[in-house]
Amino acid sequence: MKIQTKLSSLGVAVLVTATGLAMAPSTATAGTADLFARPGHPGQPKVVRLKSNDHKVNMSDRHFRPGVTEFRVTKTVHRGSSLVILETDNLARTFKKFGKATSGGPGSADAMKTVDRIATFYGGGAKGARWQVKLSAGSYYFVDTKTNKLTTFTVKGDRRGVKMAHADSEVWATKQNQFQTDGKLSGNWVSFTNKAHEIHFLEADHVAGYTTPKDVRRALKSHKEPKFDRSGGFFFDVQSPGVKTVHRQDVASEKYLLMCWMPSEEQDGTPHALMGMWHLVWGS
Ligand SMILES: [Cu+2]
Repeated sequence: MKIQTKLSSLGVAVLVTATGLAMAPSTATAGTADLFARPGHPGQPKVVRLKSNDHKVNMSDRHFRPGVTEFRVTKTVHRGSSLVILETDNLARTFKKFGKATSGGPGSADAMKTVDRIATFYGGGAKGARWQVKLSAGSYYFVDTKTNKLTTFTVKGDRRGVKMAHADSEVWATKQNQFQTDGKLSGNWVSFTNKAHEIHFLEADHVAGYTTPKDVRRALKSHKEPKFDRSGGFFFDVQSPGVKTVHRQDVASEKYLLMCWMPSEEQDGTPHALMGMWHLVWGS
């Protein structure tokens, strides 16, 4: 089916790409008042701005304190680029295993399990993305998943005592690798929590209001573009088990199909969506 995310077969990891279905970059930042994040203002999260070009990822600050930090992707070199936070002691092995995991061949599920063991992902997003996440002291990477270019950054010092933005609606991945929500999706802030034991991302594709679970099941088995596909949607990139993020995200009064296309750690060559990790939900 057309909505399948192509997890790249590049030798090194293109960690996640968005699908043909919902590539419209998020409109999250349009016209947003800067209420939640004034740099230096007490009680507000530290704000770090990100850009990528063909050679590297640029950050407005590469040394900051632990605690809740807000990341904003202001520019990417390619359409489809997503900038993600990665923590690992072995970058080369992480990329190699991820490449193996996305190849879908024998051993791919075990390779994905290894990625999960040696790497931690703290979310990410395309141009316009804006999210908050709590980071502990340590060394991290920001990776452009389209080019695999990256930069390092360091978190150290006294922990900032600031809270995440209050989420207007919540989405989480359950222990059974399913999506759940606390009702309709609504903005301005949407939280995404990975309560599962595998790495997940959240792709929210806008679909026709009449779309039923049966339509989705049929579409997932087919190779045709589904008729229920509509333009628009949003995308919160990879998060490891236990990681919570909140995203500044406008949500329309439309139906959304939530999906995750990360490779399974249990079945070779099977992305989570094909194991049932999809969920229809209305926005409000
Ligand atoms: Cu998943």
